[in-house]
Amino acid sequence: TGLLHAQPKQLFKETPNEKAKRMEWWTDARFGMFIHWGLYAQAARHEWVKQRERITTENYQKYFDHFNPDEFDPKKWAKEAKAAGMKYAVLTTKHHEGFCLFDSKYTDYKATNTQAKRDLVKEFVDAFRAEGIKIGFYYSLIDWHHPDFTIDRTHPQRLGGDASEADYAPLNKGKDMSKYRQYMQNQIKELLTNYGKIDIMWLDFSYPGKNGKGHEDWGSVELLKLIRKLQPGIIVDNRLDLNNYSDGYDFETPEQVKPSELLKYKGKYWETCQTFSGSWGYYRDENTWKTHRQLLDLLITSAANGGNLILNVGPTARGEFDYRANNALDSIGYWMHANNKSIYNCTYPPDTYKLPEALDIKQTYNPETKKLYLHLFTYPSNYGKLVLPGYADKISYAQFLHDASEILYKTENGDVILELPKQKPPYEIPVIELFLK
Ligand code: FHN
Repeated sequence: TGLLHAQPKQLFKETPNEKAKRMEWWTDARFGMFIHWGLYAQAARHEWVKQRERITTENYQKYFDHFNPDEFDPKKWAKEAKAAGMKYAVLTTKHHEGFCLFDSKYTDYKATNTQAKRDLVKEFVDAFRAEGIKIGFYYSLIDWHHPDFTIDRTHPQRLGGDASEADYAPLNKGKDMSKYRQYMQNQIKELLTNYGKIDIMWLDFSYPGKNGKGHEDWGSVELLKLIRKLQPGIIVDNRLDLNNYSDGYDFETPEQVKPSELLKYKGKYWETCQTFSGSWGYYRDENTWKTHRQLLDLLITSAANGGNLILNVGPTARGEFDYRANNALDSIGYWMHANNKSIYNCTYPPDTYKLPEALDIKQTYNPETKKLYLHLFTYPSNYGKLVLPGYADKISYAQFLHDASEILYKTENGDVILELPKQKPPYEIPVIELFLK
């Protein structure tokens, strides 16, 4: 039909350079912690348990009544995140179940009214800030508990949830969605006023309403203006229905994608959000966990394509990271302690440094220090010789990153031939640091 695509409008006056400056700490950080915690941890079988099992709000009340995070120690969480090399952390202040981890004056469905009797968000903020970790809040636009949330297509009492007509029928008959919009604005105001400087707002998730007017259903423009007014430097994700505005969000959020799918985000602002397992919330009986190598691959491939990885932990109902999460974090921390220079402040290198795929090397590059990092996903088997075609005039020195031990090399016909030890260094993915000319 040749319809002209409406030119995206702009909400805020910000130049690309100003945005780059505002986001610089985030793009340098490359690695964050996601924390999904709520009443669903009590059920311990996925954060969507209410919807998946069609649990009514009345039957879900038992999780509120029994919620007692007696082992909750956010200082411990913060130390774990720091040791793993995570530079920012995003906590669910409210997930789809509607339960608030913060002491909101707009609802009784909150942690301070459970046996916890604590503002869990405040303690999270204080503990992570004390470790120098930047603070992010996740806030669910969807709310299976609020009586005025009438546009929900995912409500536990709905069957399916596909975009059939029935799914648009008002859920809470006769209720008024504008009251829920006001509720969201009131709570966002509490979150961005009562806890000091907040660095990231992670809203989740919206779906276009009828006739593409979704952003009116959610009050998206008002919400985003409020967010930026209260916290001018804040960084906002792309899940509030504002795609018809060129500046409606700051970064894209490819979720649970394979490393190979990250290439297409090169050149944009983006963060891939990933779980250790399939569930974001604590899932006791789930046993499909990503391996250490798979997690490193996500981290390295993210930096190698100019993006971030936010890796999720789902604490137990007692408030602890379970042994599987702790083991995974410890292994990442061991690797990051020795190799984080190839992640922080790094991005993809100029094309001139491209290497043959067959070498199975992923490269990151620090434009400030002019260092190139080679992540050896396959360690050379031919007596440790690694040929870098056409590199003879590109480098002045080579070493392993983990111990700064020199790697001797020869140049031949314009190539560099690195002499690696036959014994692979004690890291799942060893890293070579090249000093560029
Ligand atoms: O439905 C949520 C899900 O529970 C989780 O919070 C993820 C995290 O990115 N976001 C939604 C699914 O895309």
